[in-house]
Amino acid sequence: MLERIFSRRDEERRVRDQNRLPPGQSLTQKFPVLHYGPTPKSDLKDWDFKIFGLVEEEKVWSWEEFNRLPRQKVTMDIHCVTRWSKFDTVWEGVLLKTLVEEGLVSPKPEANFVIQHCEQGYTTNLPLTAMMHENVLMATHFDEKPLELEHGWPLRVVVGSFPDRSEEWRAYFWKGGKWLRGLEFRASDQLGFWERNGYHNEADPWREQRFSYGW
Ligand SMILES: Nc1nc2c(c(=O)[nH]1)N[C@H]1C(S)=C(S)[C@@H](COP(=O)(O)O)O[C@H]1N2
Ligand SMILES: [Mo]
Repeated sequence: MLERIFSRRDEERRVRDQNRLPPGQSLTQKFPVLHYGPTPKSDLKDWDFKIFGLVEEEKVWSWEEFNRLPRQKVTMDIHCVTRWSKFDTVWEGVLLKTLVEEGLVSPKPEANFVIQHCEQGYTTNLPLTAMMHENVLMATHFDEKPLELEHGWPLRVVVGSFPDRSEEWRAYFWKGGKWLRGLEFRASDQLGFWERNGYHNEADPWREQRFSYGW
């Protein structure tokens, strides 16, 4: 037990020295589960994934089709607004950037925002430019294994920072919707669940954009 506490502190010191620990965060070696409402359990037989709104061609992919899309493995540090950060997490899945580059998704010129639509009506919103970064992954796997149900199985978005801090844009972890079922492309922004409930719309951990005080 004591050994574990010391190693946590050592790890935290190391990432702080490397400028990877955002202000007000502390390192966790666990993987907390956080979401609003019950955990949905999908049936992959009738699971589908929709690309809709301001795109040249709307898409509906089955689970099998989604898994044939080009895939990437990405290592990221993730920062939860509730003040835990987890480092060097390994995810595998699909980047919107790749889908756009390969012509599999073509946002219309007037598309400026992307809404992640999840099971049970949960949504979260990002600018299209942000969603196109390589640290925003639609992940099917964590740590070389399919996601656990409570972490978003079968598909979730993960938003994090790269261990070398080379990302051009970053956000707290809630900008990654669990149990993702579709992406909607829009001209105007639309606040998601936590954003409507007082969380900051931009959510940069290095600027501690945790809450909005506009209400
Ligand atoms: N569908 C859905 N996704 C969600 C949430 C939620 O309530 N519903 N909560 C967000 C929040 S606030 C956080 S911190 C992360 C937590 O992810 P984890 O449970 O895998 O740690 O999921 C995000 N994605
Ligand atoms: Mo959160």
